[in-house]
Amino acid sequence: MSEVVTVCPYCGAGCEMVLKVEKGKVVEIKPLEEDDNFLCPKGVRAQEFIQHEGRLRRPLIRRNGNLEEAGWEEAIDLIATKLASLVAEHGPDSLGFLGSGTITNEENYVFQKFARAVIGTNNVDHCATLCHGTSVAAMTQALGSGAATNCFEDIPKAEVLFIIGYNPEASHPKIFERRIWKSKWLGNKVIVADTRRTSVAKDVDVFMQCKPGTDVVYLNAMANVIIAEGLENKEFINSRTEGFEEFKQVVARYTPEYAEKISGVPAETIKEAARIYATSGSSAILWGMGITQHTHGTDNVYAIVNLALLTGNVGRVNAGLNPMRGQNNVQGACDMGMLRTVYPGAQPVDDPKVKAKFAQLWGTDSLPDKVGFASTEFIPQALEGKIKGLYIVAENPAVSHANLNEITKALDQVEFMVVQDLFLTETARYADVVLPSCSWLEKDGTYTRGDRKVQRVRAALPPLGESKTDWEIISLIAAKMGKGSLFAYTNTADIFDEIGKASDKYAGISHARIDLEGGIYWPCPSSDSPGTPTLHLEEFPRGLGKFTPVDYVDPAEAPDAEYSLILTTGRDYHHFGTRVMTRKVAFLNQESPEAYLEINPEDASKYQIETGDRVKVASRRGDITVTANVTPDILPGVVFIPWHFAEQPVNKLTNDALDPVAKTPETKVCAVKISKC
Ligand SMILES: Nc1nc2c(c(=O)[nH]1)N[C@H]1C(S)=C(S)[C@@H](COP(=O)(O)OP(=O)(O)OC[C@H]3O[C@@H](n4cnc5c(=O)[nH]c(N)nc54)[C@H](O)[C@@H]3O)O[C@H]1N2
Ligand SMILES: Nc1nc2c(c(=O)[nH]1)N[C@H]1C(S)=C(S)[C@@H](COP(=O)(O)OP(=O)(O)OC[C@H]3O[C@@H](n4cnc5c(=O)[nH]c(N)nc54)[C@H](O)[C@@H]3O)O[C@H]1N2
Ligand code: SF4
Ligand SMILES: [Mo]
Repeated sequence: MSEVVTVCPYCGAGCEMVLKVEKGKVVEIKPLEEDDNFLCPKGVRAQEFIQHEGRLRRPLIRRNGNLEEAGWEEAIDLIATKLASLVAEHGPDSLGFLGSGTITNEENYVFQKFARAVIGTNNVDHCATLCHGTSVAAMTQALGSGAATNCFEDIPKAEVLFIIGYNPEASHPKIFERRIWKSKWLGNKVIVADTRRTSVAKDVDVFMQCKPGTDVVYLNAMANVIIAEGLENKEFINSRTEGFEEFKQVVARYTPEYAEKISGVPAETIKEAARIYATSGSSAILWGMGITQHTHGTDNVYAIVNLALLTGNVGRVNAGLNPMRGQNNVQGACDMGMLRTVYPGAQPVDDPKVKAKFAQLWGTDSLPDKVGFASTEFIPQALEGKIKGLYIVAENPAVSHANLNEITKALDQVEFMVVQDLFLTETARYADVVLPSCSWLEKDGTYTRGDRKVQRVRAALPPLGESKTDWEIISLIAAKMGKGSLFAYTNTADIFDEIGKASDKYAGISHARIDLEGGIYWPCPSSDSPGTPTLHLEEFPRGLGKFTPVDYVDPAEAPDAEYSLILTTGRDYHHFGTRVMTRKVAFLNQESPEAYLEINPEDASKYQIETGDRVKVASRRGDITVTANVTPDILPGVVFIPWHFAEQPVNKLTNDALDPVAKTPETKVCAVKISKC
């Protein structure tokens, strides 16, 4: 029996775990005692999906319409030849690359380097565009950095927690159980704003139950109250911000009474929330997908940032602006430049100095210089024939993207598609080549937790079957395309050392240092830096923090006489993402076997629906049938369905209208009609 300490493969809470290995199998997963001794039901059974018989073991190549087993040599050869010919015929921007918030930093780094330095395109993206892309966009404009400003350890110490559009019980059980509960227990105040009365919204100081898509209104109204009552932090505004006067004029229009009309949150409740948030010793905001997945998600985040600037609750400990990052390594994927706009270290692709830096570091003179397309653009672009090839590592857009009928049409039409995964996913079924990757149990490297803490992933088992690590596969293709010298790494520590040269934020971190000291917060510019748990203590990366006034805009699709209900979507405690992983775990399926429709008793009685009834839910784009769950915890006029279930794919219904800045689809609001089956 041996023991390996690593990090959970699911969410951005980044729980550390001990794997007990016996006779080539992981027989038990235990929480690391020093890490709060906590694992949720997903983490504690994570070995079950990895050791599942459905794992891909050999490459597959499409022949006469069928995916058939093939050798690595043949698969790599085919990919290298096909990618080179598409570039030669249609140019590098005819290809799109999807990396992932679930593979390691080292793998994302290698993949975006491949797209940029070997192929020559900035069409690189990952799930951040479906997720916190709007947070990154707004925070980068307003502060100069898109990352969470504070660390998870601060959460219980904030005198006020303001939780918006975020359901931590389901999404980050560790943060819910060990940090938010602790905060309540210590007597700190909690404010929650959500469309549903979630677990965290029960027994709190203030609960603002808002109509979906109306967050800008009550957030602006909170600022209105703070200014009207003289509760703003004048010293902070004068010394650390700009744009206050213009902001003040805009929020003057957002009286709590006006906000009540639009958002449904009572004016008195908005006033109370404003006073509590503004007058504490330290207030932290934690937000999630209820804020970001809207056509005006970037505006929503500006409205949040404005509140923190107004009260001086950023740039100090136990406060701050915390976009609660979703997948285990989505922060890392952003840091590694797996985005169309930036190289590693958030350095803009359209800055000639940055391009010159990477040309020198990578030893190539053919890097692209214009911003690429987002995944939500390049998948549909396949329909117009502009994108000819897709290379997808560890994502499942055939279930996760909005308006699936269009997405699957696009995946069908694309001329050449490679998918690299652990399983034959819904997306992989459209591929021309499917490559078997090693899982997190079989590889080494780092993940960056949602609060910027870089932690070590350690292999417990040898590769399964003929699977290879994601970085090795990409390096083999690069070598076949004549660029092997750019990827001459012997191990992941080597790759990590290059990451330190690419990004100052990671420069002082190494695998050896984390092994010795434990996880380290970036920015960590030198090997003697202890890392930085709190950002912007002295100044913001852009200098002054910028107030950005925003006006309320309706969601893209409003209910009407026919489609009279608003559908919102989100997470279930027992399943993760597109359920490729959690569907292989018996206990989780038993607890949560299928999708369900949360509906208010008022609406349920209108349609004569009871809990357990089958209900057809239709939008203008498609329909699915789910089981009703009648609950007073959701607003009348609004229904909720978890999005994990490929058998009842809620994304057949969702709207693919995009936030204009971040290109995030509006998966939190669309109009639907329902009928009892
Ligand atoms: N169990 C589980 N955990 C996960 C994941 C998973 O799939 N399963 N995924 C991970 C990932 S990728 C992410 S990004 C995180 C996401 O974690 P969360 O941000 O918690 O995700 P959601 O459940 O999508 O949405 C949060 C809340 O937004 C509310 N909401 C909907 N519309 C609105 C609105 O217009 N305004 C407001 N204020 N609230 C609204 C919903 O009712 C819901 O309670 O979770 C991570 N953790
Ligand atoms: N309606 C609606 N839609 C949504 C959302 C919503 O709230 N509502 N949320 C959105 C959000 S926030 C996100 S982040 C996206 C997530 O969407 P996706 O990222 O597309 O979904 P996942 O199921 O997390 O995909 C992870 C894949 O990686 C594979 N994998 C795991 N480990 C490895 C590895 O080491 N190597 C390789 N090669 N593969 C691996 C898994 O088998 C799985 O197929 O969905 C979005 N879609
Ligand atoms: S809380 Fe998140 S990181 Fe922790 S065990 Fe559960 S899924 Fe894994
Ligand atoms: Mo996410």
